[in-house]
Amino acid sequence: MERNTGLIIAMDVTRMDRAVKIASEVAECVDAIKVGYPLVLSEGLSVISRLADYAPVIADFKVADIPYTDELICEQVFKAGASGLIVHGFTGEDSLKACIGVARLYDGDIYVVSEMSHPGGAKYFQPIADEIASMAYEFGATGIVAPATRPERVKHLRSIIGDSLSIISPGVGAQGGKASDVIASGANWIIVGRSIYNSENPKETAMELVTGIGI
Ligand code: O7E
Repeated sequence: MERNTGLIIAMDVTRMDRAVKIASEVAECVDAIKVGYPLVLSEGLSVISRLADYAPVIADFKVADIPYTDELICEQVFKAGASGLIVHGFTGEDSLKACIGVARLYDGDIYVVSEMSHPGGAKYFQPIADEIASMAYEFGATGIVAPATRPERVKHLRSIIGDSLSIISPGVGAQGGKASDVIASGANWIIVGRSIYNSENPKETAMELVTGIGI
């Protein structure tokens, strides 16, 4: 993914027409559109190719299965037009390798969730986050997902993966994180949903966030 603005919008709306309207408004402010279960379950997998007209799409399916099933999922997602896919790492090395293998066939990106941003994410995820981040590095993932709500953790996870992997970071705005803090801690992109799509003027809000990122 090309880093022009440092902003990824989380398009967690449930109607295609609303998603397309917001995407057309914010297209020039974002480097990617993250699409997940809310929109795909509501409108179907075709939302991926539809939104890819505006910006590269990262499919957020937090894939977490046995390697064989992971491969089938990854193939469907990349065939549908996604540029990137978010997967879990706790399923183990073989599952992650399977996802990365399919992504390479499509020249796609794999981002591995290392630690989640919500309060509950600290309990089970944080103790294994370092190992997940190391595994993402070892097997050549594109990057990891790390919490903007805990910039100190982003800094720590950055020290584990070095500079070759990207960090995409959700939790800015509605969850309390601040763009400038998490970028200063080593994130390459922030992922922002509600603060943008629920605002009166999504484009203006996105532009303010981009200014805060300060690329
Ligand atoms: O809080 P918002 O509205 O700005 O949205 C944040 C988005 O990031 C939303 O889609 C949520 O599902 C996702 N997310 C987190 O908020 N925290 C995490 O730890 C992980 C994710 C996520 O998407 O994982 C992959 C990036």
